Amino acid sequence: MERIVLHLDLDYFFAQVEERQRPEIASKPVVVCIYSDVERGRGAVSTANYIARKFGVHSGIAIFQARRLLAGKNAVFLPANHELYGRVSLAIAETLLPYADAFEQASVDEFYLEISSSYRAAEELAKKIKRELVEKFGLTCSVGVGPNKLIAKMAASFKKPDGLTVVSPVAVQSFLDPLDVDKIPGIGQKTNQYLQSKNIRKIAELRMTDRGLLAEELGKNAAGMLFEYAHGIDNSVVANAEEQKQFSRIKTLKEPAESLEAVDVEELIADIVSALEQENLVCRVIGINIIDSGMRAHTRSKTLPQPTRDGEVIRKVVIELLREFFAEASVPVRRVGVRVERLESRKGQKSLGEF
Ligand code: TTP
Ligand code: MG
Repeated sequence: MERIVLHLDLDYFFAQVEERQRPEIASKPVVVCIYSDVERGRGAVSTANYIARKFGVHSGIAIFQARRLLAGKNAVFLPANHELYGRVSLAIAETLLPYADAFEQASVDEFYLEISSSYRAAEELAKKIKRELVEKFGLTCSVGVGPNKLIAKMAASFKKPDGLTVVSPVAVQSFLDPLDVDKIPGIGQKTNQYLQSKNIRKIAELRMTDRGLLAEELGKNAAGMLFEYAHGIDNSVVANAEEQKQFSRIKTLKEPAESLEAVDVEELIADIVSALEQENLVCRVIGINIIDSGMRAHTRSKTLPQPTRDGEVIRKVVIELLREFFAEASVPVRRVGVRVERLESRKGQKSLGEF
């Protein structure tokens, strides 16, 4: 039994829902529009079916541009019906939920399911889910299966529409290597441009690049993240926002404090470390919460290049944040809190220390 993540993304979601409502339009280019000015027909394309995409129509372009691309093509332009898509999205979530040990809805049409299984069984489950969504909702989707959220998502985008791509742990590197760097989810335009300018086009090339060099341009955190992704490493947990836990502990000081020396955070840190240990989690962000004597709240935080649950590391960061705070504070502090965020699972964790 392994930790396996499934990512499911509905194909041309809004437009596909519209096709299901009126099957007669399914053979035509379908464009779902978000109008900023209905009378004048202005606004942006929300999404389009794959027939319309063949003519160059895609999310984000202007409606007038889509009309031009589809002139004489018997295309159907529809206003977005968010209420309908929301209802369908909810019903899909309810269908998927029972299959998952952990479940996360990432957007209106994207879902992560964590299952404890074998890759063979996971592939069968993916097929079963795909059939069920066609039977229940008349909708196709693309599914990716992999050892973490990153690989599952990239696998789902690998073949669209109606795709199913399974990437087992041994296949991760050979799956990633030939892909363009801009296939990495969340890679910004600036980062992409920088990589292109350095002739780093494929993930294989990114993987071979010196990490220090990347850090000089992109900063240590962004470079570290990118480097981990290029190696297929992602330890983020599958969990909905309300379960995306952060741990925090706060205490009221016996006397309002005006300096770092007057604050003792040992107990708070010990509590946090033991909570992390209990759930087998590590954190990437460490923060402080402060209430001053005027009852105003202040927060500060720092992102680590490597996730941790080491009490020493946490203490150092907390002290640093408190020192910075006291250097600027103008009123005494009444309550002091410590919190950790961006929690990641330690299960089967790999880190760059291994490279
Ligand atoms: P996506 O999953 O990005 O796109 P899609 O489902 O239309 O197409 P694909 O087959 O490539 O997955 O987004 C889901 C829905 O979100 C999409 O149907 C419409 C909406 N959307 C917008 O309104 N504007 C946008 O810019 C994007 C990207 C999506
Ligand atoms: Mg989609």
